[in-house]
Amino acid sequence: MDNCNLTAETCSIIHCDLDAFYASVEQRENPSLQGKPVVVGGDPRSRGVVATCSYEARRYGVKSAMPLAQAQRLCPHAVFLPVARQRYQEASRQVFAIMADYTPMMEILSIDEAFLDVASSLSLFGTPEGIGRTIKKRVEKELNLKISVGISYNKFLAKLASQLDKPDGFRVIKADEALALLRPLPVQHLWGVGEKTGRELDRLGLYHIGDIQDLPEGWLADKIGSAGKLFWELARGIDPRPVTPGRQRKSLGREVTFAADTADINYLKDLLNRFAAELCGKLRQNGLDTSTVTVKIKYNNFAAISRSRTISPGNSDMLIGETATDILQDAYHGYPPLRLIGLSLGRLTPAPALEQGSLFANDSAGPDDNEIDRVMDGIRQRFGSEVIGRANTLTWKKHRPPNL
Ligand code: DCP
Ligand code: MG
Repeated sequence: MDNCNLTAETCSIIHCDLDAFYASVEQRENPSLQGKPVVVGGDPRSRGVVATCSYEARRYGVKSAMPLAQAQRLCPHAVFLPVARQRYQEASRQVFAIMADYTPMMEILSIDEAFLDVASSLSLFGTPEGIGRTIKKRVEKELNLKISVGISYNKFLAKLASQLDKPDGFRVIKADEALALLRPLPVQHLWGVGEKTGRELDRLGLYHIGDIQDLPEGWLADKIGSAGKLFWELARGIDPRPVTPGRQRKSLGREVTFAADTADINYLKDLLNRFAAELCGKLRQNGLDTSTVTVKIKYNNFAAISRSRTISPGNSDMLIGETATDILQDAYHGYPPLRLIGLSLGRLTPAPALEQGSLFANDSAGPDDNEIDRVMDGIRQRFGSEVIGRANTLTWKKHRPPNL
């Protein structure tokens, strides 16, 4: 192997992450947008947030999760586009299909990101670096999208490698260079260190990964608990987590920021029912049940609460919709008005196999909820998601927020 030092471990983990994914798909669909600042998220007069933006827009300071209005102030000449989820899902499926040509050991992390472990593919396809380059070239040539590729001997370093070299990146971190490369990086580069933990580490005088490398084993765990052990290991380039193919998502969610604050409880319930139908459709597609339903609301003063309820595992639109609207009823009494509502389904587990049913089963008890859901899924798959819905999701269309 050409560029992995084998004195330690083999560099067989590849991390791939598309560049400015949603925005790149939009630029591909409409070539007049190429080279221009493109912001995906919706109308800048709405109160939604940026999903992502092209690198041309990032130069002006625009970034994911920023309010669209702020993005427009920073980059007034940017082109603002709505989120076209189906288009991105299709592109994502095509990218993962290319990766799957090189190994079954693929762990999908999000819509545009996956780990591959190619250790068992080398006799067929050559070196990890060769495989990484081929994937990158194929994604560019066949799908006209740019992808950053990082390669190393564990997941943490492979992901770091792809991030450090973005956009259009390709980087290998060899075992014998990992420690020196990590040393000057801010602690925020460690997996699991967000803003809050970053501040906690800073308070301990730990600003760079090197500061953690120099600590005696156990010191950080004593200070901040079990995460301290993990950070100390990562800082030393240690990450034993294997690539786990087909790993199931842990949760599924949907939320919306309203164009105008609302306290209309019937409308909010309709929205939750609609979210329930959409998310349960995904659960059923993937053969999953949920047993935790969480409703999140944000008031017009930006304070937010979330309330969860545990249910017996299921994926029926009706059951989840009723649970969600019950939670809302308990948690919200119509004041102050809301700027956001969201529904998420957690603790996802494989659903037991169901028998095929018919909406109009010849049965005096009538069709059950699961049968209705399945028949509606079939109709939606053939004719589109909007053609059929339960009556309890119908009024949301009257007030349809711009980003739905
Ligand atoms: N996304 C989103 N909301 C966020 C973050 C991301 O809707 N707060 C969506 C849009 C992104 C996609 O997920 O295109 C992938 O997320 P990434 O973090 O990989 O961001 P990008 O691919 O856009 O940019 P890059 O990976 O080049 O930094
Ligand atoms: Mg990406």
